[in-house]
Amino acid sequence: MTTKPVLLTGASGALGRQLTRALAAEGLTLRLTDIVPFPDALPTNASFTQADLEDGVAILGLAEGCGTILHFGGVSVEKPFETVIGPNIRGLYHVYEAARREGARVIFASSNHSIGFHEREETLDADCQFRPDGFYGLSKAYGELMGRLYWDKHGVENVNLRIGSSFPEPIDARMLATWLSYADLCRLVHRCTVAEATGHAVIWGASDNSRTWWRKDHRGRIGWAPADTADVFAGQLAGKVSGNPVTERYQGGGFCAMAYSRKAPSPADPLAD
Ligand code: 15L
Repeated sequence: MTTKPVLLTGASGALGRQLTRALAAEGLTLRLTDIVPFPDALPTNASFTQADLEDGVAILGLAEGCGTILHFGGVSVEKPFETVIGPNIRGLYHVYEAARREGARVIFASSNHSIGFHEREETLDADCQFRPDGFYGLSKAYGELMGRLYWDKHGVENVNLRIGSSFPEPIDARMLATWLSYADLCRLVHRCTVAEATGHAVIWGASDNSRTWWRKDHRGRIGWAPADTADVFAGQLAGKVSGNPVTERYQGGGFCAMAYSRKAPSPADPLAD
């Protein structure tokens, strides 16, 4: 898989830039793309093409000859339905069609927001029910199901990374459970790229955080274990909470509280779930 070029969508985003640096250093040949220009100096083994995920012809052309597509492009936060649907649904379809044509593996930047309405008291395995916390999370659940479909029907391998919070450092109490260090992210994506076989896999994208809400997944297939932990930030962040009961109740945090209009369910309510 690794001798063929690797296509990275969303290359100009925060995670795309980290991946570009790390994967180029691993010696992979990178084809980078984004709707906005690439802001950094290009590594020698990388090229960049500005393109819109909604342009299917462009995506097919970019994927030609690639063995892996790292799909990190699209809308990455909660937005109105009409804003999300083009990049995250139609664009995703273009990526999967390109992968089918090239026989490439897809590594998909999914998100904890696909399961965000699970309560923080729950510990989830990767085969838990989708409980998206907005249109963005819904598009990520759709993306994971797209992977399910393309594996079952066409044998397109895909790894769905249910990323928690990938930032330089955790910034609040919630991220003591959800943080994924940049270094752990880069090692994870590298392992996904070079692994012998993946099938359709789902992996929690979080560092080794003792406050985690997430348990079993398919990381054994790719041979990855996180090396970092948010625990070292606990002293400064444990009390850093929002004060919003919806935000603090659910795993998706503030995304759950955005435009929330349900009468808050009481835990005693048999239909609360
Ligand atoms: C995500 O999916 C977002 O892309 C990121 O900006 C954070 O909000 C993260 O989830 C999170 O849940 O912390």
